[in-house]
Amino acid sequence: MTVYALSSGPGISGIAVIRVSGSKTEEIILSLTNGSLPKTKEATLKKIINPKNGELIDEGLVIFFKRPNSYTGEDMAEFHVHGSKAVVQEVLTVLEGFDDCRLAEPGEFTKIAFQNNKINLLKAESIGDLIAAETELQRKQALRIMSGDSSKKFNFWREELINILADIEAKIDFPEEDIPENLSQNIKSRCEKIKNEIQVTLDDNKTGEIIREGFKIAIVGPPNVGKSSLLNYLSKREAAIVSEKAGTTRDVIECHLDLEGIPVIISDTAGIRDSSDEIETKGVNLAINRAEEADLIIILLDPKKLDFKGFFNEKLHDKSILAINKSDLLIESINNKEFKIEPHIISIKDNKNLDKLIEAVKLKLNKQFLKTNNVLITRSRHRLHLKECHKHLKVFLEKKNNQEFDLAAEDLRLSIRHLGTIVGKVDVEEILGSIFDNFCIGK
Ligand SMILES: Nc1nc2c(ncn2[C@@H]2O[C@H](COP(=O)(O)OP(=O)(O)OP(=O)(O)O)[C@@H](O)[C@H]2O)c(=O)[nH]1
Ligand SMILES: [Mg+2]
Repeated sequence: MTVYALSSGPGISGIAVIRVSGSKTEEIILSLTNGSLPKTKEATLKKIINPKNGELIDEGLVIFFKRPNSYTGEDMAEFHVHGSKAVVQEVLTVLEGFDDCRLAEPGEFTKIAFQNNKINLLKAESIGDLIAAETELQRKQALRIMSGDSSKKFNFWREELINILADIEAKIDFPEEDIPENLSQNIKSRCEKIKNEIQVTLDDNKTGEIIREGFKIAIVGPPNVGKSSLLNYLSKREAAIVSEKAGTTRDVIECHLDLEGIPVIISDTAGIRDSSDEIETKGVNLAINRAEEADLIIILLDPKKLDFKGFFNEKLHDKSILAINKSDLLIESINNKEFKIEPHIISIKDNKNLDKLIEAVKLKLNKQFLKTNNVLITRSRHRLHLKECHKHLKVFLEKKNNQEFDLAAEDLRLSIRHLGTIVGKVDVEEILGSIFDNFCIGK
């Protein structure tokens, strides 16, 4: 099968790149250029014609990549044509006319590259992340994973565990011989070391996942304290309706921001209060859920209603910032009050202390992202398998010596399997879909 797709972005552009990969590539180049094959990897100016009627479609660069030295590992071609809808559509229609040739699915070029061992699964995922990167930190993280930092580590652990398994299996094959004490000690200490390294990797505050998905900030508080006003201020637009009527916001309103290269998703929520209104109660539940899932909560209060208990009191912890808005109205009540954490006294109306509030948010962000260089996990898929690997290693290490060696070997096999799944060495088919489906067509 040969696949093709527009690899550059949709819409009008100076140049559009159409990619082709598969066994028909040479035939396609020859038919469309009515001539000889260009030298591999050399951009060559060609007249591009419709082979059915000989009509000129456009003039553009053609690049041929001979397998295996291509992105996918198959024969590939790139047609750089003028980026108008009409030109692109005509080239795609012509390509559709070839036998065994079809439009590529999202991420299919990268999937083929993976299947041809050009890249491992972590690299494939990070290519997707690089394409989706919106901030500096996301771009850097994707590049670091692409360059193989985490695959090297996962592969190193996996190979070491395979060596250990080989030692154990050799013993299982000769059960009459007792396993020397020093051998089993040696096996255990090697496993223990890997288990500890995995534990350190897991204790990363989920930084890699947060960089990829965005740092979640929830603004919560009672009704009418200025939550929507704060969201609008931070996002520099009228994202949410502001009104003096309490209970205005019902749904969660999300805005994506780039704070110093860090992707942030900030949510405005319904004011939390007991209500007999069914819709408002639903909004309040959504607000509570957002607060539970958030990486940082901004609890916003109003100087008139400082006595808060229950939910807000519970949420006053190290993942929270407390702010009291409308300081232009009333300040005395704040001065006489003690708080579990130091509040920021702000006025959105008078633009007072909002810079300090933003600084406090940045401080929390920087704390979270202080160590981004050693992060190996960027998706919950990695975390899940690494946790499983760790669990089986733990069970393995708890097994009594000698007698249980064959059972222990099974634990070790399972932990190796989970590490292999991360880099894509086993059980790959079922996870492929979920990864490549999120790519755009043409990659
Ligand atoms: N005096 C004063 N009024 C403010 C300030 N910030 C917001 N307001 C006003 O307070 C009212 C409520 O603001 P919102 O931003 O809608 O409050 P909210 O917390 O989102 O309210 P709900 O969505 O109903 O929970 C509006 O009339 C705002 O103009 C402030 O710093 N000082
Ligand atoms: Mg609101």
